[in-house]
Amino acid sequence: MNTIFETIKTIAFDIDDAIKTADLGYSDSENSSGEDQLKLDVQSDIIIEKAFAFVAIVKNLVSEEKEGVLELHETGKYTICYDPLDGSSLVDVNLSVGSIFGIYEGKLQASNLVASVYVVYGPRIELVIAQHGKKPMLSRAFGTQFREVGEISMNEKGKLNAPGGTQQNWSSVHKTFVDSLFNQGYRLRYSGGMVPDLHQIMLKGGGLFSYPGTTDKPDGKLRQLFEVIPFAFMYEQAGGQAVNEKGQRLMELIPTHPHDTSPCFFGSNHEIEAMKKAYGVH
Ligand code: FDP
Repeated sequence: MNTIFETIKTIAFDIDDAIKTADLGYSDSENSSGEDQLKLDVQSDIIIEKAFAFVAIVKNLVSEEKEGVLELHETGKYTICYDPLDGSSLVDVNLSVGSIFGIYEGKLQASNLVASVYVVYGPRIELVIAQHGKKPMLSRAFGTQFREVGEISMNEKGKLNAPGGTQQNWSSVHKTFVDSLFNQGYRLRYSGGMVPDLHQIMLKGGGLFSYPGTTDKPDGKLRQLFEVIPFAFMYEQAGGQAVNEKGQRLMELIPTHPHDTSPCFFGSNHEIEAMKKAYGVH
């Protein structure tokens, strides 16, 4: 597993370099979810594929930017599902973006996730690794090396609220719930980049990030294998919770297709319990 973590650290520096120097225009293609791909999305995907081509324990790669599964090493043990550059549409306005990696052993379902890693490309490069039985570990880039900064542990209750999706397409239950948080003094923190938004809530102690099912996207927008499950694991390891609109743990998801999405709520315990109550799924 350490080889995989070390490879992701190298990838992080290469993608950061691409973000700082590459062409920001669109490629000629769309990804599997029908979204236009930026040249930077494609370039980041290639960086990752090339890096794992030398890591024999990696059996398969599943990328947000590709259809299907890419077999790398027949005798490998792990499948890495990744979003090479999440929130890439924010690069042209110079906001933070990220990469997310879910490392699975066996069938691609949440219960088989063995570790997750994300990288934040912001004013600094930061990387967080979550493994079973440990709090997520935050590392920061100093020169060409990552140094561990400390474990991430969430408080029981936070102050931040990051509500995703278009408000006019929210259900009335969701709107009432989000309004109730603001009426209690929660502060809005939503950049439109899942990685920095979830990172901020974890590091500032807690709060809520939600991307519900909406009238235009009944199953939400965020992808289970590359985004939802890796972050659900992070939040649970940090002492928080991650559930869907039925109040079920996202760590019980079993995707039927690599690009399946799910409504999702990530937060500290207080906010998730409040959400379950508001949705009547307590
Ligand atoms: P993006 O489309 O820019 O890649 O992964 C999807 C994502 O960004 C997340 O990073 C982000 O949280 C979400 O979409 C934002 O969606 P909305 O603009 O619909 O809130």
